[in-house]
Amino acid sequence: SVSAESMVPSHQNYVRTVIAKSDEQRRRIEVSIGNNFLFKNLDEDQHEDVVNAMTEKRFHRGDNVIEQGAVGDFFYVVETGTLDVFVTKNGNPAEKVFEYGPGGSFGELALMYNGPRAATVTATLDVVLWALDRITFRRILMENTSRKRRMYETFLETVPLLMSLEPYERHKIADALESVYFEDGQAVVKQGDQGDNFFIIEQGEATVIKGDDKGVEYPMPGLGPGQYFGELALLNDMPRAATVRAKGKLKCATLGKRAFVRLLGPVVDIIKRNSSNYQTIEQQIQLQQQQLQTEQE
Ligand code: 1OR
Repeated sequence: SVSAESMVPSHQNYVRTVIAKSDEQRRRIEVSIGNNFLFKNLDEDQHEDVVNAMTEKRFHRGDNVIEQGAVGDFFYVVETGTLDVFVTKNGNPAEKVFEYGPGGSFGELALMYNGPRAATVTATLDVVLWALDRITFRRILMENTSRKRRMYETFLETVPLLMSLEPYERHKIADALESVYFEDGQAVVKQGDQGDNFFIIEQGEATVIKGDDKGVEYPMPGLGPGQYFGELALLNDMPRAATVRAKGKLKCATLGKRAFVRLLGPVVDIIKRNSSNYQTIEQQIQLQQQQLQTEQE
């Protein structure tokens, strides 16, 4: 499609890129960026500027959207289709390192750091993408993105679960994280509730209590900074298996279910292995309590 492009002067000292588009296209943009965290904290003007500046790009299966080493021009958000990411190092054959589907975004690195494209991104199906020009990306999205990546970088490096990940994988997790705060005694998750979020403790401590079917409550080992919870309900599509409460002030970084599945894929085996310990711990605690009770009787 041919799109009319214009540069509209604004009251600030920049020009806005406005690419003419239909209402239907605008709706598709809203859906695509609605699934992407980088667009979450924009104010109304910024949101409007981004939607105005975006341009629709279609590629066929097998096309390279980005080539490693090229100059960076656009940042892309995926509306439909899938893409693979390949990196070659020191003249070695290209290796697949990542993949994207609807709501995913890529091409930010070259724009953020003014460097060459760090990877090749190839469509593995026909794709519809929304492309944002470098100037608008830098003006509106870059600050947020790099602040968030910086903010969580040091913390995420210390989380045992995430240590085996590539730095770039931790960056993608940082993009998706949000910090949430709880007061002393406040429940973060309640046993029996439906689960939508995964939590990593940033600061403070939490208590874990599990009730059995007779209503007897068993305290489980507490949690501290760098430890996580809330994964079971997401992994198994089951109600929350325990209640977790703030012990003093608590700050957690949280991921929604979709992001959990998409970004923690590489460590799901570790999470599953760790969670198989729960049963052993639970059995030990129940045994100890039963012994205590028979001693008292
Ligand atoms: P770009 O502007 O450099 C290529 O253009 C894009 O591929 C890049 O921005 C990222 O958005 C995306 N390393 C570098 N770029 C990656 C990677 C990656 N994965 C996706 N992109 N990885 C490290 C490989 C050693 C993959 C980590 C899992």
